[in-house]
Amino acid sequence: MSKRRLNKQQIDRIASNQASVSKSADDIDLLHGLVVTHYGKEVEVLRLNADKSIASQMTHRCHFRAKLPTIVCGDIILWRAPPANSATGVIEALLERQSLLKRPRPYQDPKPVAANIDTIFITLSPQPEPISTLIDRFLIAAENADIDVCLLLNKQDLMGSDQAVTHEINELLALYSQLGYPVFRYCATNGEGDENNKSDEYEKERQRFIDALANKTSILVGQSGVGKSSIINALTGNLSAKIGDISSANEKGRHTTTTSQLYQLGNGDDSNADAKIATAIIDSPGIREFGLWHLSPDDIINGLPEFQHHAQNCQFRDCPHGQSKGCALQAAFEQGDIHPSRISSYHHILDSLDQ
Ligand SMILES: Nc1nc2c(ncn2[C@@H]2O[C@H](COP(=O)(O)OP(=O)(O)O)[C@@H](O)[C@H]2O)c(=O)[nH]1
Ligand SMILES: [Mg+2]
Ligand SMILES: [Zn+2]
Repeated sequence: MSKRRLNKQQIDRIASNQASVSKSADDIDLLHGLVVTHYGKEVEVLRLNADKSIASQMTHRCHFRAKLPTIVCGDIILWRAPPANSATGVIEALLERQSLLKRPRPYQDPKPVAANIDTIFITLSPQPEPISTLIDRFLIAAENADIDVCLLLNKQDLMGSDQAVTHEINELLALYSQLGYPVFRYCATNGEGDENNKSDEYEKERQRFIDALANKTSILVGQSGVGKSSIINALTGNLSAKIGDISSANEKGRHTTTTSQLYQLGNGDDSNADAKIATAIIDSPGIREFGLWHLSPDDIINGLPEFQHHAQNCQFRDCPHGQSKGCALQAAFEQGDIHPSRISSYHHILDSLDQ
């Protein structure tokens, strides 16, 4: 096997030169693949045709060469099928990524979570209630990774069951919508319960969400329990993603998503073996805290679009943006041009960077 390994130069050439890839694949028996999930030392791969369409729905376990960077779900790779006496293939090269979403860690480099993402859906629900600072943290990370980001309210059926929470969520969504972030409303359990969810208006809203997913790779992020896995099951029409139902009297039977996983969405007749990757959605583990240690104070401002032009107007170049003299950001807040919850998130986040 080792004789057939690519040398570093070949890998670099493949990774940096997309045009040469299909030729290389023909030359040396390498296959294109899409990574759907990562389990410690192995990943699961779907075989792709050279034009990146899905060649087969069957997934293949692969290990990867140690010299490769961390491979994550959504990655497009070159791999070699297992020899006759083995069940495990091997990933030889990683193709250039269009985007990379990373999860920050204290005292360590951020951990890559998913690659080639077009859209991040920050998922929230009435129960568990949203945490606005967490939403702002995700938004700032997405802005800095240059990935489109939207808000997705799930459990629409529970809106109204608690007036205070309902009001708070509507306000929150209105704020983000005003800031230019697309907002969607969904109900993963639609069909099982509340008849109100089947109204024309709800159906239109559901279709808007489905249209926003089309022909893209999206990821659902957010707190545990908001229904990310349930949304994927509702969209794929099966029960492939494990949901957090409590299946016994205690919490032992609880399923939580521990690793990101990519699912293809069947597009009607396209859901056969020839379907292109076109529409894919990634389920991710629930997150309670999302540090932004890898970002600088300037990155934080850049992640808050309505702060940017105000921050440029501060009297002093090194303005700490607080009660200080000539701070245009503070003035904008006092005039009601910046929402209190955003300025509060900003100060929280900035304080946490110093720790
Ligand atoms: N009422 C209601 N419950 C939901 C909805 N979506 C998910 N759930 C429930 O919320 C719980 C957590 O769901 P899960 O998909 O595991 O959340 P995740 O941790 O974000 O993946 C489960 O008990 C689901 O049945 C919804 O739209 N409405
Ligand atoms: Mg889950
Ligand atoms: Zn300032």
